Amino acid sequence: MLYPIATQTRQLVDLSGVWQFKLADQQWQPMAVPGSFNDQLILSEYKNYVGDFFYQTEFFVTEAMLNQRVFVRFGSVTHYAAVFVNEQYIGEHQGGFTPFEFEVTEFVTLGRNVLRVNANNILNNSTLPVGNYSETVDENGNVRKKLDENFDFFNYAGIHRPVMLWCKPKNYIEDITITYELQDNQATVNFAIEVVGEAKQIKVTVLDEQSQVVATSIGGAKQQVEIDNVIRWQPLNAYLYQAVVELVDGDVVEDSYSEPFGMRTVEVKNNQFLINGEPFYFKGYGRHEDTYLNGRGLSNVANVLDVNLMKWQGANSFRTSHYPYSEEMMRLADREGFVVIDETTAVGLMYNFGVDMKVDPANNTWKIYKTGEAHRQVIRELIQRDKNYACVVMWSIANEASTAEEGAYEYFEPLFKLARELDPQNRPCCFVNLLLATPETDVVAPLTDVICLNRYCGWYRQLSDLDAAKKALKEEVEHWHRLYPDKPIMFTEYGADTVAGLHDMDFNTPFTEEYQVEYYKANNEVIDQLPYFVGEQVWNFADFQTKYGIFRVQGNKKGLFTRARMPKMAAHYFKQRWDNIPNFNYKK
Ligand code: GCB
Repeated sequence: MLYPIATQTRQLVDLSGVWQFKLADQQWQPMAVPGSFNDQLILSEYKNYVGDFFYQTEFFVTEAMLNQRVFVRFGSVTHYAAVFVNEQYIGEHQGGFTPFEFEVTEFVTLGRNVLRVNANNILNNSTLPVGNYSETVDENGNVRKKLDENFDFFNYAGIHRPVMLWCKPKNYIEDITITYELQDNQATVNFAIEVVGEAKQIKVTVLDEQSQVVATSIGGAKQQVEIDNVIRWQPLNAYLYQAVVELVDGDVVEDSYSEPFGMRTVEVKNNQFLINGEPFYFKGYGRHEDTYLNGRGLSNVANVLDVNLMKWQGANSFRTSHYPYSEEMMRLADREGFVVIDETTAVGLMYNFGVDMKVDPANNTWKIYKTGEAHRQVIRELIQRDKNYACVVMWSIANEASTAEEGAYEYFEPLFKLARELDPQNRPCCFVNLLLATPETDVVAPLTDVICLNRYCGWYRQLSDLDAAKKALKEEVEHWHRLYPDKPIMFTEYGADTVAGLHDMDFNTPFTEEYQVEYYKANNEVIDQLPYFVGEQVWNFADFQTKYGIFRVQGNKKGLFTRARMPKMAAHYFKQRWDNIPNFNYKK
């Protein structure tokens, strides 16, 4: 799916601003779009509201627009949206983290039009993420809706990403898929172009970063060009070409779209993760799209700041834990050279989450949950959206699913297959393993290309006993390696909750800034000795909001930075460490 941009043939109108908003049975009130509604409403009953809610705005259509096709495009609405233009139903979308668009040409009129979104934030055991949803009736007969997140982040909701009016020509470019083969600095690049309507001819022009033409071709839906002297996309040293695709009829350009793309190779071989043929070492984070004021709504300011903080720290990568991030963030990562593990919304796939976390055959996750369709949909939509980004080096099919339970392999096998079939660039695929699924009990690891571990040795286990933590970690990682000697292993999460400003002379005191540093030093001491351990992504980049819980102090406090992006001691520790770890060939 193409990112919305204006071109010589396409007009783009950004509908961001203050819309009208109401919760079911309430009055209309102002609401900023994009943004989560929750933190804009202050009081707990609104902030924690569960159910239907409504957004409305007006937009204006000009004569010129009526000569084209008019679309409304949503970057994301969390989690369900039904869209109406002038009170007529246009379409709907389930899934809170991927874009969707509808053609509204037949529904708009010259001048003022009204756009309404009927939305809903309910999650249950057939949605992703998974939520525990219940309804009870109180003594007055009122239905009380309750949603208990089956995951550790707040269920922010609303119109989270930009809404655009996008006018395209009658015949238009629907999609562009770019693949390539690289031989040293020579590339054969393939373009597969999907057109709606008719295309007399399609012209492809490839520009370098100086806007110099490096290749052209003209023809049909599939085209190929050769590019010499290729400058590769490299971690923290990105190079992006532009593919300008035009539908032409003689001298007339009917449609035009420009897609940026970098070229690099990715391969998993001999327990190393190779980018452009060299062993890459992941330094970075699991993150969240989570900020004060905006909640999970797009904040370009926060994204740019975060990218600069990551660079300051010497990081080179992040995982889009636990859902597809905004297209704006993906384009920023692609431009700035951050290596991305791109994750689906599959989080919470564990029936016993948060209870006793025990595998219980009587309550088998894979028998109770009905998430298969949602899972296939998000894999399709994620790969469709992000397939051309050089920054994406691996797809994460799920975070911390119950992969030690019977039925897990049967659930995941077709999903890995689907992702591998859909990805035109054949990137590696992984799932992120939770600490209960040990080398002895996990059944999904044979499907993964990289063993991605979320481990909390020294926090949820061996608290304040870092010697025991080191021993347990080393034993477990070595065990994984014995079972899967060819697969690289990395941390996709490790961390300790830390309240900024809390200090102690005793470095073993949990929650202090001192302990967070000690925790990381101990874990890093172990992984530094293991040649097949190819990366460290800390949990988390910054503190973030969660549901209420006795283990959470106004949210999860495992950030290296606070929610306001102020560094804790561990942020400085990692800056020093990562400044001295090269992107390539760290492990010899
Ligand atoms: C995990 C989850 C993450 C949590 C984290 C924690 O393993 O993947 O969503 O926030 O642990 O802090 O407990």
